[in-house]
Amino acid sequence: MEFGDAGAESFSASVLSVKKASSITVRLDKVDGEIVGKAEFSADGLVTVPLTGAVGKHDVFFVFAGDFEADYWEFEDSKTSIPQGPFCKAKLGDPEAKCDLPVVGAKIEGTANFIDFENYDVGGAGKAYYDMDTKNQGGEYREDRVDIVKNGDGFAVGYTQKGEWLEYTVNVQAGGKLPFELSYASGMDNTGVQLFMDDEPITDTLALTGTGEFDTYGTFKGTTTKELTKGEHVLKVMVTSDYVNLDWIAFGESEGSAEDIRNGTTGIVPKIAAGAAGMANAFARAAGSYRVFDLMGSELGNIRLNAGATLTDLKAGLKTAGFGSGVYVVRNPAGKTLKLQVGE
Ligand SMILES: [Ca+2]
Ligand SMILES: [Ca+2]
Ligand SMILES: [Ca+2]
Repeated sequence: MEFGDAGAESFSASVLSVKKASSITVRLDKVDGEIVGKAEFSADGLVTVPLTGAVGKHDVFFVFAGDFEADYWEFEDSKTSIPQGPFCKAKLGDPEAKCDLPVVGAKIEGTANFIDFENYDVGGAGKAYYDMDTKNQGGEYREDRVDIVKNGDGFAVGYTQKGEWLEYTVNVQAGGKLPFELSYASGMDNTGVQLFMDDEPITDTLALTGTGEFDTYGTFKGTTTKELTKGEHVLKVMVTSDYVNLDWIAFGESEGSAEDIRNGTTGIVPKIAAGAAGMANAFARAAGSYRVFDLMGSELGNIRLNAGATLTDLKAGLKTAGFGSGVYVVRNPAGKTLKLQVGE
């Protein structure tokens, strides 16, 4: 291996099926050669240790002790190492672009309040995220180990396994215990995540009930169990049970639901209404045909709305057209979809 003149800074290994206290010793040139680092662990996960003296060109020997399987391993050198920091989507097209940090505030008012799980921090494995396999299994959006899947015209993190985690640098503008809403989908009966701020738990394990399908998203509403403090902090989401697709989370009070605000603010929404309800209503504002689907994606029919209609008009229109009580997915003339419930 060529460690270069600057040398390798750290060694990381993803270990599975750890049955007792185990270790990986990194030695140079021969099986009993110089020790440059030793990773010790007694549980599954990513273990990272600093290296000393891993400079220049050497044969490298890993000496395993204990009982475990090594999933993958890597060396990080000081030159290519990137510090953890916020991900800025606009930079993908323009390196000079600037992004504001997502806002954790008292009120959900617009797009700034939505933390999209696929926009996890840069900095790489072990710093900004931990993913159990080396490939992006969804193949979308970012070239990393995190598994990203399509979700409508956006993205979500998929193929999540217990123990995986993701981090987000955020701007906390309101202190105290804050309500939040988290958008997820899972074909499992039950799954879960836990939230942390600067590695301190801010919620208990959130029990997320399955939504039936991995592409049917619903939201979980909760409140942090710990008081947040203002300033720049790092939010972490830890998967506590296998297979939950994670779309976004938003903190703060909302009129109605964050989901309505989200559906009203994504896409080509004109900045007409300031309030949350106004933004959700933007979904039904354009005149034209609104196509109606069931949750499995089968088209059931369509209705027409006049310009300036509201969500209430949309629901009334569905009723008038003979759609019974239930949950429908409606696609507006601009191609945006909204899941909504029609009552009795
Ligand atoms: Ca992966
Ligand atoms: Ca994964
Ligand atoms: Ca998303």
